[in-house]
Amino acid sequence: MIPAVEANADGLIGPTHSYAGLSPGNLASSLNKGEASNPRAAILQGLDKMKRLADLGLPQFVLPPHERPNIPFLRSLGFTGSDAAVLERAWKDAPSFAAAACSASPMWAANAATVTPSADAADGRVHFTPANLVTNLHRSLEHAQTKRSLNALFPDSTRFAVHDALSPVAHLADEGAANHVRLCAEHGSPGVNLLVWGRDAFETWDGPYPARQTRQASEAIARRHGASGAVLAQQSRAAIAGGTFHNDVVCVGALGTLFHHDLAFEDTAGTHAAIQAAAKGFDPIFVEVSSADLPLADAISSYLFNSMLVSLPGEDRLTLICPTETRDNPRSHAVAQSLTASNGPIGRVEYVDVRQSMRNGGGPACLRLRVVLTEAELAATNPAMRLTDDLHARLSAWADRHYRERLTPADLADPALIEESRTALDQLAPLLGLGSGFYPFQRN
Ligand code: SUG
Repeated sequence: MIPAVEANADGLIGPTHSYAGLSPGNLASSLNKGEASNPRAAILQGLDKMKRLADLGLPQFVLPPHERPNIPFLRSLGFTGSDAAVLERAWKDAPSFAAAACSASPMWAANAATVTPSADAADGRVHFTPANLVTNLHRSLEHAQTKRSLNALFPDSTRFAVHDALSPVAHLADEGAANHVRLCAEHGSPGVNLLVWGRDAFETWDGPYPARQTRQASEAIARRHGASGAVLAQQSRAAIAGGTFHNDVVCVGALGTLFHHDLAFEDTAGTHAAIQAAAKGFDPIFVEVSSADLPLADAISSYLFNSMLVSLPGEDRLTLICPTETRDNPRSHAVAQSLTASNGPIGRVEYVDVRQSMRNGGGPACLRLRVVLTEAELAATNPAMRLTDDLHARLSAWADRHYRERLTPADLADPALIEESRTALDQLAPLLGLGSGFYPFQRN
């Protein structure tokens, strides 16, 4: 076994962070539709969360925001003239498309891709499939630029394989790592890859909210990555109906521990048994929270499970990094406290403030893409995208210069936002070592 560590790559929150109510089935997104956002507070919260992880000893990387408003997308719909005219006309004639073109949704890096570490991949490389995110219009605009970001961070094709997204069709709807959990004895040893799907592509889906991941998409990813230890499990229909739009809203895992709500899976006993059968060299531990202790609605509003479950250097037990909303909910807080009071695998709970993102349904786990890397793979990443204290300070100062403190969905129609956010991204690119031409507007 080659030793490996867990690294995280977080999406840097973009200048158009807003509450546009774009995600049916994501209750926070619907509930906060129309509210004013604070993009500057949002990015600073995200940066502080990244720094916290770096300070705890985990390698931390930054994924750049995408160009928004997405003028090339609006032009592809037939809007013409100056960029300002395109945006203005689109807001008049096709406001839903205009809103999608302005979303800062690439911040939720758990949906950037599904990742298979080299220990599990048939060819010994780390594999990435950017998620096509076809269920939601605004998110379907991400995957091509996400692939560019992943190529920038993982440039060495002898060690890293960055695939294209699966074909962007409903049959292959894919939401990335938000529906994937890897369990293992140690990060560098072969793992179990739990891939959770919501619907079968060839069966009628009649739930009240979309099921965003198809079984066939999960299967295709395991196949193209050559992933060993793949276990496919169905997300519970009740969970989706209750607002669990991704499995990571009710489930998180690390090393040998799977921490989940009792409504996470359609067949909990069968899922546990399949994981046990696939586990090599370790006995999985299931920490299941009952609906009696934590009703699904509380799990969703408090995001107890959308936490980062991490193994910190020098610590025997795992640490759960929860949003402050978990502490504010008496039931979730009680569950969190009972975890650490028990002799179970989770020894510590910490809280981070990511409230701006939470109001769109994005907790600490949504904001990060986990990538297990060996020392040699870590050395082959782009060092300019690694968060150091210095980069944290530079990015914070950059955000202070360029980000608004208040943005309503109506403000997204302001043509000044185009130049404002391009100027910001143009100045960001060198900070992250991204060549000029990384953004579409830089190539024109
Ligand atoms: O896809 N919210 C995102 C939240 C993604 C959370 N990710 C994970 N659970 N891994 C989504 O629903 C809302 C945007 C808006 O309404 O303006 C949004 O896209």
